[in-house]
Amino acid sequence: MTSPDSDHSHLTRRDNLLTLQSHVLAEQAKIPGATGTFSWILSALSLSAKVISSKIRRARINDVLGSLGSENVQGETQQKLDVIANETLLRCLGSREGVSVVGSEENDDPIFLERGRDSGGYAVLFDPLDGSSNIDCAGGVGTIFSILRHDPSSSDVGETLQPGHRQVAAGYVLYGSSTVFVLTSGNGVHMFVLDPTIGAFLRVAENLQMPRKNKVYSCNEGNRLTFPDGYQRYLSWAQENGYSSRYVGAMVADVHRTLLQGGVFLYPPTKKAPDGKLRLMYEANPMAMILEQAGGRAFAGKQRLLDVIPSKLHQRTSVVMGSADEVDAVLSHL
Ligand code: AHM
Ligand code: MG
Repeated sequence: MTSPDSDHSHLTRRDNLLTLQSHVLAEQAKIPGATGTFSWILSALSLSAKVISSKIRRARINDVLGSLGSENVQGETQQKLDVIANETLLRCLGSREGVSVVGSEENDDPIFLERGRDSGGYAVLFDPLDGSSNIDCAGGVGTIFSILRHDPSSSDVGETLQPGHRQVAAGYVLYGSSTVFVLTSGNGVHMFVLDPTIGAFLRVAENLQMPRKNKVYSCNEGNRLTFPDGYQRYLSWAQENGYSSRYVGAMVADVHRTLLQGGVFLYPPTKKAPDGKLRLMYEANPMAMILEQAGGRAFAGKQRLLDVIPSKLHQRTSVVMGSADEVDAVLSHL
């Protein structure tokens, strides 16, 4: 007879507590000869996410809202929290062996870290605080990152300019009603939520697969009249066919909802931003890798996003990404 004490049938895999750190170490253990460098970088990203999350939660109390009065490389006014988030990531990543290059939305040029030939090996590109115009009204904002292999001896920016299909990992952190860390290293998409009481990201979903369809589109419809005709035709078609519209105005929040609930997120070319507004290397590419890994699709016009060859770090792109059938529905109108 099984006594209650010896019955461990309730300890299913679903019930096991697993942190982001233990998830990464378990993944590392599956790769023969892995040195731990990559895990070390993810631990820096996890630490950054916790620090940034705590700053955001206290933003109004600590008076770090609003603008610094300076502009970033895109000519946009920097928020205090933009700068704090950027410095946090640079401080966490800059001290880690294995990081050869960091590139940020907030810095004009990639920063090459001199570590000699035998160390290094990765480039980490990021948008430290995406959707920062949402900060002042306590809306969702996020951090997006892309990790590429990088020759540690090279300080040639050309080495950094790799297409998205060469990313070895990508992820984002959504600082919303909870702090969520979504990660892929090319082996499925996994989701973690920060438990602030213990200071750890706990895994809440493994191998996420997104819905194949959902009648939801997400774009800034204020720009509709300046979208190319095909996008306008798609929106008319969607509205005639019972679609709903959802738009937070922070890519991380909009893509996260699309990942979990399905639909399509689009930022087409506009009159103001004829090449699209979003940045290819540290906004569109990481999101494209995540959505593809979850069974979705991602395009820049009619080209697969992950195949776009970048010519500069801060290159912009148009974006159509989300559930496979919904992306196809947009593409069929272009
Ligand atoms: P940011 O990186 O300066 O915050 O800008 C990117 C943001 C995305 O998060 C969001 O999808 C988009 O810009 C919103 O743009 P718009 O206000 O034109 O709709
Ligand atoms: Mg951004």
